[in-house]
Amino acid sequence: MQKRDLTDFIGVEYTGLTYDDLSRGEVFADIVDALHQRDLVVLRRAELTPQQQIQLAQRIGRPVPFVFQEWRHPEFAEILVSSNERRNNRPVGVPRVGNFWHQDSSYVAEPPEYTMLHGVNVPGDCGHTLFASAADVHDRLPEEWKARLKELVGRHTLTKQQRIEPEHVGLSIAELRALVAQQYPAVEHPVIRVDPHTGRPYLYAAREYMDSVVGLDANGNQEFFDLVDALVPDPQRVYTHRWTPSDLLIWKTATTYHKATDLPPGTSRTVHRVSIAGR
Ligand SMILES: O=C(O)CCC(=O)C(=O)O
Ligand SMILES: [Fe+2]
Repeated sequence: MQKRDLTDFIGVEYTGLTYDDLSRGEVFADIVDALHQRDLVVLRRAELTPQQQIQLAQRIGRPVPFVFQEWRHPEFAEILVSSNERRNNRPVGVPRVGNFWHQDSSYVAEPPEYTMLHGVNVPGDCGHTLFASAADVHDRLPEEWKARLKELVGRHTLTKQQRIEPEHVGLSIAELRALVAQQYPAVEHPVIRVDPHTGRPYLYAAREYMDSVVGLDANGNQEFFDLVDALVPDPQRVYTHRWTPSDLLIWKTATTYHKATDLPPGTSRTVHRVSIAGR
């Protein structure tokens, strides 16, 4: 087994672990500790059945079926199939999950603490996943912004992500917005929070999952989101995960910004995703 830091800012990679190795308590404890300290762990080429993926998730916390029922795996409710593939002329999963910088499920009051993604069918030269540390983003905020944001909360919503689905036909945009707002009402979270595992402050804010920071005016909000969008994707600090078959990734949802990159037309990609609530 080999273990190495992926960047100075985020991520630990393990290579050469089998499912049997993972059943050893001390190996698994080392992985969970790396996850807590370094926000992201990558297990290269971890061949797992869906059941084994769920079992691993159960050793970290409590797997929670995804908020959208229609996105769940038909046999394993804990698994969300994120895929652009079709079988028997039907989509096998949800295409285009997370193709913008975000912190997972920040639009719910208590987001599951971890996300686990298994590469089922992954292209080698595209369809990468980018990661950045939210603590590092916080540390790079100008001091005046740190002071300004100190006591403020952000309003997180899904309204920017809503898509028109068949059952929405006949609704006006205003009605559609009202429907999403009713199903997923906006929630508030402090903009700066402290990671209980590391004691480090981190930024909890992403443009695509937020209406605004409460207490900043429209210009202030614009400036703030522009700043976040400039800080997060810094190529010196981002880890780009280039998938190899069967990779297993686990990250802390709050302290990890991430984004799926675009796929060229005709490229298929399927990953199995499990959300895990902490103990
Ligand atoms: O498929 C990916 O590369 C990541 C998508 C994502 O944001 C997620 O699963 O939370
Ligand atoms: Fe995500």
